[in-house]
Parts: sequence; C-alpha cells; structure tokens
Amino acid sequence: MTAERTFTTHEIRRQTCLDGIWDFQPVAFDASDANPRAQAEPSWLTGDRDPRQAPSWQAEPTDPSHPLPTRYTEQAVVPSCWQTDGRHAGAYRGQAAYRREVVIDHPCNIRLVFKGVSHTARVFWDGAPVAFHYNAYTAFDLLLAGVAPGRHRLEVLVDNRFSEDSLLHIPNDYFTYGGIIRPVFMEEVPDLYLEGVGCRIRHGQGGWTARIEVEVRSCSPLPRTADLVCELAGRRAEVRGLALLAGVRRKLCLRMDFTDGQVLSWNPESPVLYPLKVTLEGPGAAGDDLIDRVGFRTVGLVGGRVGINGRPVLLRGVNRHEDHPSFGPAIPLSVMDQDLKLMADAGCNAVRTSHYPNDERFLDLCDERGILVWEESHARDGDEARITNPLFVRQSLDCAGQMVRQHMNHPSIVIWGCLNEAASNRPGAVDVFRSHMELFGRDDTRLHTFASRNLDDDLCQGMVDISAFNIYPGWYDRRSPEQMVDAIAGRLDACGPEGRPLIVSEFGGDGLYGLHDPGRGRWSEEYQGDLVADVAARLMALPRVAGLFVWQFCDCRVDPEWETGWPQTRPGLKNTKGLVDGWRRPKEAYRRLKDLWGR
Ligand code: ADA
Repeated sequence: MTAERTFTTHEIRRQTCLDGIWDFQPVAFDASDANPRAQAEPSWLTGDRDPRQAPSWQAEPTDPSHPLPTRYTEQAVVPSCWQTDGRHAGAYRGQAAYRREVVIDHPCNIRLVFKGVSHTARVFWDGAPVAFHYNAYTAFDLLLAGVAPGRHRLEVLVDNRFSEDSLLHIPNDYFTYGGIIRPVFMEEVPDLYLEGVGCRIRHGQGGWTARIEVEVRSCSPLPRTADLVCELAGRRAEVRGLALLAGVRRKLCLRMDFTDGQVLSWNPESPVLYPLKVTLEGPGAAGDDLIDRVGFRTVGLVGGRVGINGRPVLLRGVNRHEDHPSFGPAIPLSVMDQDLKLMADAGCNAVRTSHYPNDERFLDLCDERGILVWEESHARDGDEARITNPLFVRQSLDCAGQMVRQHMNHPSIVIWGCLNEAASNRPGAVDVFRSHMELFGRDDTRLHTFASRNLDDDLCQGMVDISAFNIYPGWYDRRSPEQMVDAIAGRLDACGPEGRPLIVSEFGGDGLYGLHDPGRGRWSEEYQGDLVADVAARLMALPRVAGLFVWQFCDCRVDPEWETGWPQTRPGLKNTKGLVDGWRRPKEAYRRLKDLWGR
C-alpha cells in the first residue's frame, strides 16, 4: 500500500489508500462544449495527431447536465496519467472519468484526500457532486459526514483541456498530462477531528520558539468537547475541554520554547527531524491524531549568501520537472529517490521545483537528505494581459496559498517562489507580484522571490528578499555570464539595497542524448557539457551570485499546442536541456558538472 508520506502520519486515525485499478472511461467532447481553444483548428505542427482525439478509445458522449458516463469500458491505474497508457501514448486532451467502489462497514465520517489530479477534478459520491478542484499540483480534500454503511460509488471526472477557464495550465514548455496523478486516501474521522497543523520555528535569544497552529473541525450536528495534546521534542502542550459548536472550525495557537541545547538544529549536513504529534481525545468521543515532522533551522541572508542557521551556503542546484517517459508526472517514490541520488552524486545541494508544487514525498526526501528546496507555485511565462486577468490572479493565489499551507512544515523549503518569467517589467502587473509576495510574507521563516527574465527593466525587485534571474549565456544570449550578471547587478543597485545578492535561477542549453560531435557543435552532448561547466564555473566566481540552478535536471515533454513557434526548437517535442535524459541516463553535462561540484 502506498503511504501518504515517507513516515507514519496517523497512529489513531484509520487511513486507507485507494490507489490501484479503477474503472476508466474517456468522455467525448460535445458540440455544446464552449471551449474555444480546444475547438480551435489543430496546428500544422501536430499534423494528423489532433490532440483532441483519443485515437483508440471508445469515448462516451455525455450530456453536460449528467457529466458522468453511463458505462465504463476501460480500466486504469491510480495514480498514473492516460498519456502513458501503453495503447494510446498520444496526446489525448479531454475529459475522462474514473470510478471505484468503496465499502463502508459502519456509520462514520469519511474524509477523502486527493494528492493531485491533472488538471481539473470533479468528485462525485454515489452520483452526487461533492468537490471541485483546479490545478494538478496541490492536494485537496473533502468531508462526507454521516456516511451510511454499504457499497458506495466514488467517481472523479478529470479534465486536462486548455480553455479560457484554465489560466495556469496553458500550452507550455512542459506537458499538462491528464489523470489522477498522485495518490488518493480515504480516512475515517470522528465528529471532532484535526484538519491540519502548521508550525513556524524561529530562533531568538539563546533558544528556539515553535509556534504551532492546529485546526480543529466539527462535523457533528451537536456541540462537542475534547482535549488537545501537542508533543514536540520531548515537550507537551495541552488544551483541556476544547468546546466546538456544531459544524464549526477553530484554530488554536500553541507555543513551545526550547533552549539551544535542548534540540539539535536541522542543517544540510545533518538534517535532524523531530516528529510533531497532535492528538485529540474526547470524553466518550473517538480520538484523532496527526503526525508531521519539523526541523529547527533559520533562513536568512548572511554575507551575500543564503544563510542556514547563520551559516552562508552557496546554492548549487538544478531545476526539476516531475516528468518521466514511463510515468509522466506520476513519479513513483523509487524515481524520486533515484533523482535525488543523482543530484547528490553531481554535487547539488539544492533543487527548484520548477514550475509548480511537488509531490510531498519528494519534499519529505529532501527534508531527510538535507537538500535545500526552492518551492515554486504554479505558473510559467505570463504577459501582462494574462497575469492581470482576475481569473489568473485567483487561480495563482489559490495555488500559492495551498502550497504554503500544505508544505509549511518542511524544513528543506528555504525559498517560496512564484510567477516564473512573468511580466514583472509592466507597470500594470506590479500589483499581481505584490499580492503574491504579501501572501508569502505571512511566512517569515523563508525567503521569497520569483524568477525574472527582465534583466534590464524589472519593476518588482523591491518586493523580494533575494533577486533571481534566468539567463542563457551561450544558448539564447550572446552576452557572457559576467556581462549578464553585471547588467542585473547594476539594475539591482539602482533600485534596491546596494549589493543585494542574486540567484541565477536558470542557465543551460540543449544537448541531445547520444548525439556526439568531435566538433563540439550546438545540440551535441559535448556542446552542452562545455556550456554548463563553463557558465557554472564563471558564475561561482562572481561574489554577487548566491546560487545557481541548471536548467534542467531531466529532459521533459512539451505540449505540442505550445503556441509561440518554440516547439520548433524542441526536438521530439522535448525540452532537452536535461543533465540526464528522460530515462535518467547521464549526459556529458552531468559528468562535467560532477567534475565541478561533486568532487
Ligand atoms: C525559460 C523557462 C523554462 C524553460 C527554459 C528553456 O527560462 O523558465 O521553463 O522554458 O526557458 O528551456 O527555454
């Protein structure tokens, strides 16, 4: 059975993983479907392979008022995506329904947790709609109070179409897959139950303070009371006789202080984690619990570097897409493990989750291995019109808010990022950046930034804790790394505190796996290896540069519908700037980086 995290999260609450074989049915487009992009003419680039068609599936027509199929003719594995289903590994973009039976043996409250559905999910319980969620990369949950014993039908209608309703998932330089791509869990919760726990750890005069927020929810028709107990690093805090009226939620704030000697700090070399355990015990009521993990560490700027517990660290990182030829975005734990081992072997100490929140188990592994994470909210590339669209702002802030709330406790996350390469040089877009930075500002235990490509005219650098720019010397740009960093530094000094450090959040170039050229020409592994090693060495020699992230860790698939003409620079519809290819086979660039970083 798949575990939700890499450690035990409940000792009391009954949790069942719903991964496995589900019934599956693609659902046909119908004429009334107002979906302008999906109905646009197929581009000449995709040729006969119109991505709207499911070449070998029997798609069921649906009535929009009853969107679920009346019969299911296929089966699919959860989690997975339909693009990696062996028979039709094409680019089907559309809707598909998933169904499975759930047997309940006594009356109870059921909480369903979906860790990721790409990209829009409508959930139905015995045919009735119970949840809607947009965006593939954040989790969502729903509560069914007072479920009767018996056999129940759980169905999920999944949609991966591009449309006017989807402003984060757009045709892009990575692929928006379709499917239930991360695990699904069913939990039985008592009438008073724990909805979440968030912990902020700060260091002050000779000691640590943990501020713990616990959310308790009642799904009972009657008032209820319970005792809440919170345990961390040998300490215990209690709230006795917590009373909740019918149907309400309540947030409780607890504080625990530790002297320096009482806990070990979390550091990249010694990533010590402590369980944070919250328990609800009611007089006569069933109990509930949540277990997460925390690390005692501070993040700041120290001597022009990112400082972990006051010690400066040069970030040597990679950008990673969750993508694999066999699994798409439904990356198994074993591949996460493999990826992190390859990164460590190449000498990386950091990873950027470009361009969306990652599977939480990957973050768990980073916590355990001391890898520093820049976690990024979902968005890549946005002109002013798109990112100032109120729907974009809502979807993007929703995603950023869910990311912060869901991943708050991971000590490995040292940077919250957002809005990659968006219009930070347009006066009309400044407020959009500000609203994201204000949201991140509620968590002062990390640095906040975004990756800009506007070297000469960025207007939003005054809002970030550390500046970050994507530069491609030797690939898209003829300037040298020094010239580009100089241009950025000049601009930063003119508008912000002088000498503010900067991260090169992307650099690199394409290299086709297996293409060897004694002349070391563009697109060969040799050219890419020379480029990555040369740019990395030169950036590391610049005192202003506090970190550098290679674009990218592994090759990834791109959307054929990507509109800008750039697919012509994506052989095999892949972005081939990976240090390893899709199958994780190291390229020359990997070996050259390892020579620089890994020894
Ligand atoms: C950008 C972008 C990446 C990728 C890269 C490239 O900087 O942030 O997502 O598209 O360029 O390969 O061109």
